Amino acid sequence: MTTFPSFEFEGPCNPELSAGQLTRFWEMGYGSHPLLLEGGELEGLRTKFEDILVDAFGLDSQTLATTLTIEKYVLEMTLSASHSDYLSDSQIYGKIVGIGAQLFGLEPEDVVAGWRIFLKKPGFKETPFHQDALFRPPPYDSISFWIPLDGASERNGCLYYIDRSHERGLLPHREIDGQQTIEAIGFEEARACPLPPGAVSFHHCMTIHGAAPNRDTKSRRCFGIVCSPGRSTGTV
Ligand SMILES: O=C(O)CCC(=O)C(=O)O
Repeated sequence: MTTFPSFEFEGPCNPELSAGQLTRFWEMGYGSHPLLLEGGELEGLRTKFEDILVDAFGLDSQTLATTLTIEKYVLEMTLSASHSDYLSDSQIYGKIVGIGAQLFGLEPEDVVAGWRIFLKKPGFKETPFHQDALFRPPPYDSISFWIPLDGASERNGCLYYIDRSHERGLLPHREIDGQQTIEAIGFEEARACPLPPGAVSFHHCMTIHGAAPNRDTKSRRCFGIVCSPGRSTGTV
């Protein structure tokens, strides 16, 4: 197993959100933070991402990009307990849970969180608009964090959000090509959220979002962390 350099990082563990950032998240249903991954943290996450793919497919992201022939929007995977436990000892986990706690108005120990990865290889189409709440149990209060390891742009598949859509209730979805989709929503009415490497965006589980296609030559690699208030079921 690789060494995860973030264990050496001694910076602040819980980035503070300003009062303005908190208010804006609850108004808009989403937000972003530079997060400031320092030292080898970002490189450590990239190495871990590749380890996870090699464990699952026997291939790294570059080789997968040339050999994976399935047509998909995005490849999403939850992590094995060993990868998940390893990552949950990292500084980045503490920072995300810290931000989650501020958004919920709770202490970090009252937040439960789980990891996943998202791989959008070159040529994968747009991720259709959806609400994460469709895949989670009530009371629909979780918040998803999205950490693009090489940054995200309109070219490689950044997220798009619909302002204030977390207030619309759970909308009807239809399964199209195996993907739950809110058909009435188009990219022209959504707001692109490009991010530099090391930054994070976060959205409420009722917020309508999708992602652009990957028109780049490299895979778009992201970690996701879903945080819920501890009082909910613990399913994240
Ligand atoms: O990475 C993607 O393309 C989609 C991610 C997403 O829908 C999510 O994080 O909820």
